Amino acid sequence: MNYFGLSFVICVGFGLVAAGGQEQKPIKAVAVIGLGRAQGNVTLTQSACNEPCHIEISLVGLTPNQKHGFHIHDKGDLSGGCLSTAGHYNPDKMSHGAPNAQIRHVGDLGNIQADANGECHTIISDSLVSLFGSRSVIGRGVVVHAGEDDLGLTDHPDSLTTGNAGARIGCGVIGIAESIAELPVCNSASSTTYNLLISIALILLAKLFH
Ligand SMILES: [Cu+2]
Ligand SMILES: [Zn+2]
Repeated sequence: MNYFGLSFVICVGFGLVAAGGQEQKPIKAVAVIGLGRAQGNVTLTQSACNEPCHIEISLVGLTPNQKHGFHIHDKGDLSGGCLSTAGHYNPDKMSHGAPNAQIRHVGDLGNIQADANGECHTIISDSLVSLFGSRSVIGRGVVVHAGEDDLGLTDHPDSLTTGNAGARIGCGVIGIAESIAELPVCNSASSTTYNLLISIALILLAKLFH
């Protein structure tokens, strides 16, 4: 390998290290659910920007053997009870849908199933919900509904906005659970471009002084 080849490899390596250099530690957040008959914890963990968010749900006080709509709502405001959390978190201005649908709110987590004791202990994973970057759900609300979310599939007038999931029987605010110095930012296009430009500049320099 000649000098140029070597410099190229070194520069590309440098660029890749710089691009990945924005170190990402896992984030853990928790919402304590209350203000209604549904009580418990919802714990969210995510290892990096482009990884799914794992949502561990542990709730009591649900209706035995029934499905309950379960969403992330826009606001972490409980000043007027669960109603203050406003509508579903929907940064892309989409219609309401199922968690696995193409068209959905980011906050649409579908339904959770209560057991015979009115409890739910489960873990779900979601690829749209994120704890990282400008769309982080930290500070937003979690709401448990009295009824089943119809996932936007019925002709009820509220189907495409709320899933007609009924009253709010519990809610909480997503807060940081593990101490982090500052919230990590997702790698933006500009920082990737910056790294690329730096690499090209280094390659040109290497060629100049060869
Ligand atoms: Cu809801
Ligand atoms: Zn929705």
